[in-house]
Amino acid sequence: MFKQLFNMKSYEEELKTFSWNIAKEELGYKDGDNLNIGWHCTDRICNSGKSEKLALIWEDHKGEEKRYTFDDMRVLTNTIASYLQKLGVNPGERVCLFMDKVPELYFGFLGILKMGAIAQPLFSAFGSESLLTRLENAGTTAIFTQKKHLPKVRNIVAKLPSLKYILVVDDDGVKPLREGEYSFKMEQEEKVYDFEVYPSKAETPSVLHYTSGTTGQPKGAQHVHYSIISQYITAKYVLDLKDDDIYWCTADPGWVTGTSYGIIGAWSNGVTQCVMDAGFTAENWYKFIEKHKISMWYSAPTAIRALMKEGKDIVKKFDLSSLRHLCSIGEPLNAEAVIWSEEVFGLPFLDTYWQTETGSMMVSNYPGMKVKPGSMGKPFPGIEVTVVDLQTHLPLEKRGIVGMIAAKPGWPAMFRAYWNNEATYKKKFENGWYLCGDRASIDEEGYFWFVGRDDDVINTAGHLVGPFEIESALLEHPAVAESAVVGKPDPMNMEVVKAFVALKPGFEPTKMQELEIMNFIRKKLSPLAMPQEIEFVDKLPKTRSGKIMRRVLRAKEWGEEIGDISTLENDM
Ligand code: 6R9
Repeated sequence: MFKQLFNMKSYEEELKTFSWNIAKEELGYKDGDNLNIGWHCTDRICNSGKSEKLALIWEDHKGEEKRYTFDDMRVLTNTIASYLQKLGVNPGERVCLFMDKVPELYFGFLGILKMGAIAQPLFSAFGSESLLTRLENAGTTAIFTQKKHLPKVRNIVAKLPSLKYILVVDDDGVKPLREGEYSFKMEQEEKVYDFEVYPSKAETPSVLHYTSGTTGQPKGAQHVHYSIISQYITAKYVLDLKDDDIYWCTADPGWVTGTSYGIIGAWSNGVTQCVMDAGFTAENWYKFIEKHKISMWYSAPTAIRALMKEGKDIVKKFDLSSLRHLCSIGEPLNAEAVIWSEEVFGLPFLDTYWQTETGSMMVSNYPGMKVKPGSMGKPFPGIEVTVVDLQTHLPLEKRGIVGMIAAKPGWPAMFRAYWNNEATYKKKFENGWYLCGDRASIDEEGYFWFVGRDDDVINTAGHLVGPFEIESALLEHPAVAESAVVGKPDPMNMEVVKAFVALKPGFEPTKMQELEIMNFIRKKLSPLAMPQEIEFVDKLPKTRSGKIMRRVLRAKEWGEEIGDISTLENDM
């Protein structure tokens, strides 16, 4: 039988011979050279003879399609870079991308990098408050947005003295723009064929991705241009991207997967990728794969579960024979999903594990390696990953014991800071290890098995939501006296947000009240952060020092042992 040849040698072989130098050589980069992600994903690919190759096939919910070659992308990213420069944006300043998955988002990202500024992508479903927190923290100078999201920016602009330029990519001139707002139509601007790319070095800041933690507001994980070394080679080895692939990464660039692998990994490999700027239905997704003959598909467990729910029959209506390799990211991939995909697509989804902070894949299943359904796989060659004791944070010598996932710093894509938050950054390192904050065990064969998070962060449909951000927003509601937010189990999204709320005197715990509070959070923060359920309580369980014990509430939701509650102040 025809045996597929993968980019990666066998895992064991690769462990012996792998070095990051392989990636550097392939990218033509030597230590000390200039290094710019924007240039590498566009100009370099054109220089290698692929100017006329398709870089992006884009489709929206109306079925409108746009296609761009690598040369189109090179010129449009130049145009954006030059526009920002002329506007007065300086290298090192933060430029936010606050848009749906339109071409301007993808090219804007690379254009920002080409002129030396830092790209700050934010999920377009965020409400004003979520936006404000992140723009304030980053001291953002400019923001790209669409007409439909402009009101959310206008709501907060007065509170953001550093935000000087609001660039609207689809202004139709119907309503006048205000001071500080500019109409920027990517395709109508005078094209810039040659642009002097900013001479960034390996350690020049590139991307700022906000991610949620247990305490405090979201933190900006700051990356550098050197990350491309990891992203290029993991996309090549794990996603197995090849020259004739048509690749589809379903993630939104508001989250790290959408930039590390939805932009940098794919295009630094010179691969054609498809983007669908439309909501999910199984029918649409299968149709998209069939139409564009997608061969490599990188998706997420929630989407896979949603497809499973639609059943096997619908799959038969489509010709999906172009698919040759599938990977998954963002949350635990259940064994059933792996088995199901083997049955219906003839291919297992290969799980990958990594984080906003790690910038690239840490633990994965590799093409050609035995898949153990339910396991996240093994560490990427060149990265030392282990589990450490939950208390001492020292590596666990014995296999099969649950500890915290930890990695030896030094892989190229690792984040370099939390923006303006050195104290929290430092806390992530101990005994020479970066602590991932997830629990797992390693079996006798070296496979990693995910157990759960080691903190209170909620992973809903693959998106991390911080309880503190939601609790803070809840407190701004006139009826709320106190609240605690936890994740509760959900068959589709793995977890959804649940809020426990103590009302102020004079407010009634009615269904109307519940809906009103839910809506308040949806608008203020985002649909992801909106509690799916609010339980009204008289008071919340607290420690004697007055800290709300989310652990107790969470354990009840999951039917787990509550554990030591000796420091509890009140009984529930
Ligand atoms: C890339 C991304 C990171 C957190 C991570 C963990 C969870 C990611 C997973 C997984 C189980 C996997 N996570 N991959 N859990 N199995 N294969 O998702 O980044 O948004 O920062 O989330 O997601 O808890 O720590 P980010």
